[in-house]
Amino acid sequence: MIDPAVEQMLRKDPKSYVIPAEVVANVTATNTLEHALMVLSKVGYTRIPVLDADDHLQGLLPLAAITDQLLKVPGAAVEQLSNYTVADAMRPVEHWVDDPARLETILSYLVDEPFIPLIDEQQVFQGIITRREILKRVNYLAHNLDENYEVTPRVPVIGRDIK
Ligand code: 4BW
Repeated sequence: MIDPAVEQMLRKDPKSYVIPAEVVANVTATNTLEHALMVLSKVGYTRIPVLDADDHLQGLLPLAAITDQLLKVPGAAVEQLSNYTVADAMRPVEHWVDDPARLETILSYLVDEPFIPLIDEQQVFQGIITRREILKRVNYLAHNLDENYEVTPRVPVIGRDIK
């Protein structure tokens, strides 16, 4: 369980650490892999969400999944990626949240993943919560904890490591 004082500071206005769907680069499962490679190269991100025509989250497309697909065909050139679609390479969404205030869950997922998708009850994609946005909060917490709380060690022995 996250310490309530820490949680209160990290979780202030949870919507503000969500990158809204409108500004998240994405592809659809029916796009060709050649198109997807162009999108990933243009935006500079290494992994983006796959959405359907109604904005439901269908999967994730990492750049590595496209190169894997390319390497399956001996001697394949980039143009041959137009013979495959995003559906051939996308990966399932293993972790997501339906509430940006679920901080404990979000923190544990972000240890292993660069972003967590946010969806609503109908599984419509709402945006992403990235490591960067959460680290900005952690940075704020690290610099401002003593403005909100008085922190004293339980065992005030200088030089002893805190467990
Ligand atoms: O093009 C970029 N612009 C900016 N401002 N930062 C970038 C860019 N490309 C990479 N970065 C930085 C960010 O700090 O490198 C980190 C790792 O990128 P990634 O994972 O491996 O492509 C970025 O960290 P982050 O902001 O915490 O983002 C974590 C992941 O979230 C990214 C990417 O998979 C996804 N992402 C972030 N913003 C996105 C996005 N995907 C689509 N559209 C966006 N707007």
